[in-house]
Amino acid sequence: MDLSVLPTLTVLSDYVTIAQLGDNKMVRVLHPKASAAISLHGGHVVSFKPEGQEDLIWMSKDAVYDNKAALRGGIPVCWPWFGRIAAPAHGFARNSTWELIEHRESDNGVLVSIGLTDNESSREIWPHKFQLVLNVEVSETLKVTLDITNTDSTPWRFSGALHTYLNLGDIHQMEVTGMGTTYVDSLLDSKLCEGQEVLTLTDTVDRVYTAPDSEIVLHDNAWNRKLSVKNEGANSAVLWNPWKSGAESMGDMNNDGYLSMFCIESTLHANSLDEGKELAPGESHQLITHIAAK
Ligand code: TA6
Repeated sequence: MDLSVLPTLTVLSDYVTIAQLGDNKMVRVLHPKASAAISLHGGHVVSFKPEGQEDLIWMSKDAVYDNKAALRGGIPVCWPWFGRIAAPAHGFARNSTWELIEHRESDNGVLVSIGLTDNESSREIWPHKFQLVLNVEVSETLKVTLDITNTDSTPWRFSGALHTYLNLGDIHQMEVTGMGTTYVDSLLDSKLCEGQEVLTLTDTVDRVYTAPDSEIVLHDNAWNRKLSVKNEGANSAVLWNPWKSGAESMGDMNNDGYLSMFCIESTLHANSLDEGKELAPGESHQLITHIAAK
């Protein structure tokens, strides 16, 4: 994504502006080390490009920037649940309007913090008080931290994910390592399976890897680069590619989009709302993904 062509709405500093993409407002970072953009609709990172590199983050060419839809691609914030265990799918955070809290910059990069707290419409969907802060650290690498706090007077449970769509040269030439071998197959009725240490793709996958290494590596042999993903605060890593028919069935994914993306997600997985992670009043949890090109 060429962020420099987006119209500027507000200049916040030498490196940070608010820019317009369709109907969405973006916090845009243009820094000598890297560029990035975060949609305030959804709290959604849509681009991260270290200087001299292709974007590490994939966005669908058919993504809908109408300030309403969840964006196809980028890093959707799935919260307060992951998947379809309740409606809307993947929770409401990716459809909510986030506020800019602060931006800080140095010669090494920029930190953008945005926030979301409960409001009338969130409490209609999920009757709890909360505070989310998404810290996006843009430098030679991208670190995204979702800081989740229970601001209510009773405990509640949650699941979620930083649902990263990684950008790559050719899915047919991709290999993934470090995800472990044990996974729950979402395409086989959540069957527990044992796979190989190296994953290559010839069809759709939708898997919850339950014991990933601390670093998962996507070997992008077409572009001759490796993408390193280090997740923290997660209980699993979801790996997903919808393949051809899946891409064709999604109105907001270009039909050949599946050839250049792969999701490696920092996931706190739960099979139901009741099985999510409990947070006591005043307690916080951090869900993190740290992405780098090697
Ligand atoms: O993370 C994988 C997954 O849960 C898949 O099952 C797939 O449906 C994908 O997320 C996208 O979900 P979405 O609601 O954005 O269409």
